Amino acid sequence: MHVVFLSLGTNLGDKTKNLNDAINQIERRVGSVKAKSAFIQTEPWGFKSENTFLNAAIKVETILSPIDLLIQTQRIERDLGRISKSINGEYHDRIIDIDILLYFEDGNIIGDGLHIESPELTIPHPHMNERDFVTIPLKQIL
Ligand code: PH2
Ligand code: MG
Ligand code: MG
Repeated sequence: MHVVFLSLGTNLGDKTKNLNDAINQIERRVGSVKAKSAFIQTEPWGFKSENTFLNAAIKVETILSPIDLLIQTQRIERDLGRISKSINGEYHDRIIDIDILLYFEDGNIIGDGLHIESPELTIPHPHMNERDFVTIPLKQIL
């Protein structure tokens, strides 16, 4: 079993429901959710919006490879109604965003885990340590 840490964020609609729906889908399509942070309200970071965020982090056990994990989390985003992705690093309001933060192979939780740099996927998440909306929930479950 691999162990992954995911960041969840939403700033549209029923935000608590959006996070809970995402966690339920992750449980079904990714693997067993082992830990869940509090849901924290945060201000939009890196773009202007009137809509505040609800953010969370979760720890999941999965057999999926990093790329299959990405495919499944993107499917869940689409199924929950996400329309636009960030284009050229410009952010938009969203129903749900699921980001892969850390990936530990075979349950070996040492250091910051697997390093991947490909056009589709970078792990660890490149900006995670600059963002309180990521680090505060993550610290609750590490
Ligand atoms: N996600 C972003 C950009 N800015 N700001 C907050 N507060 N929460 C987020 O989840 C978030 C953000 C890119 O995905
Ligand atoms: Mg994101
Ligand atoms: Mg994302």
